[in-house]
Amino acid sequence: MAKQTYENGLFITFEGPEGSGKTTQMQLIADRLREQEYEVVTTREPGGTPLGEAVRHLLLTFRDEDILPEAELLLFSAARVQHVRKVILPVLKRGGIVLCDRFIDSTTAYQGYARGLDLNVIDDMNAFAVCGRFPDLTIVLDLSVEDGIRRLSGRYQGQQVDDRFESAGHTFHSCVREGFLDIARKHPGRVRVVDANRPVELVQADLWWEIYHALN
Ligand code: T5A
Repeated sequence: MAKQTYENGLFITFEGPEGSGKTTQMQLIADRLREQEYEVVTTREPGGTPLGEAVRHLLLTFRDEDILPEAELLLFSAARVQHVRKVILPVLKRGGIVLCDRFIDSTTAYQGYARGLDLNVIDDMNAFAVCGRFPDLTIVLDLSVEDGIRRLSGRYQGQQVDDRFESAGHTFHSCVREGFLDIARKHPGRVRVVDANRPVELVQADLWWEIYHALN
């Protein structure tokens, strides 16, 4: 059977604080869409290309010196430029669906709201990186900092956390969460907030409702 397609593709991003369940939910949505014969590509940021994955490794683990917030912004943006042009746009152009684990709103929340960089500079950088193709729908999975840490601590089981972002403090992650909620308030047409502090199936039902409406 021919795959279902959209004239300009459909671009959906999954955002939220650490451990909010983005990866889990995105995979469930991808399975469901593929069952309905859609062409679906799942990807992530930072990452999605060989260059992006190398930059990801650097951004998450580099400890030889402090990475300045401005340098951090440029590294995330460099990875995004490669990702958008080489992976995302080609899929959208042929009418496919792209599901992306984190995208521009993570830059705004982490490098803007939490690191304190000028939000106008970040907006300009994001616009340049996405080549005019913003997401059609963004799901923010909202979870308290404490619940996110609790979920991720199961993953590390007492080992030291290497990830530069996951090991940042409570204040940093509170700013990230508030940042995502503020982004949602500013972009009500594109961004939907879903309460992630519930069982996977209930969160999935709300997400599917949002995606069903984006599809129809
Ligand atoms: N970043 C990224 C920036 O600073 N700027 C940027 O521009 C971009 C793009 C990426 C880091 O980079 C930063 C943000 C990040 O810190 P990452 O590893 O991709 O690093 O980090 P996360 O996206 O936060 O990935 P995580 O894997 O940590 O979290 P997820 O994907 O939100 O959560 P998930 O699905 O892996 O689930 C976490 C745990 O919770 C359980 C799962 O089984 C898993 O164990 N879980 C639930 N438990 C109970 N109830 C539920 N409903 C659950 N859903 C999942």
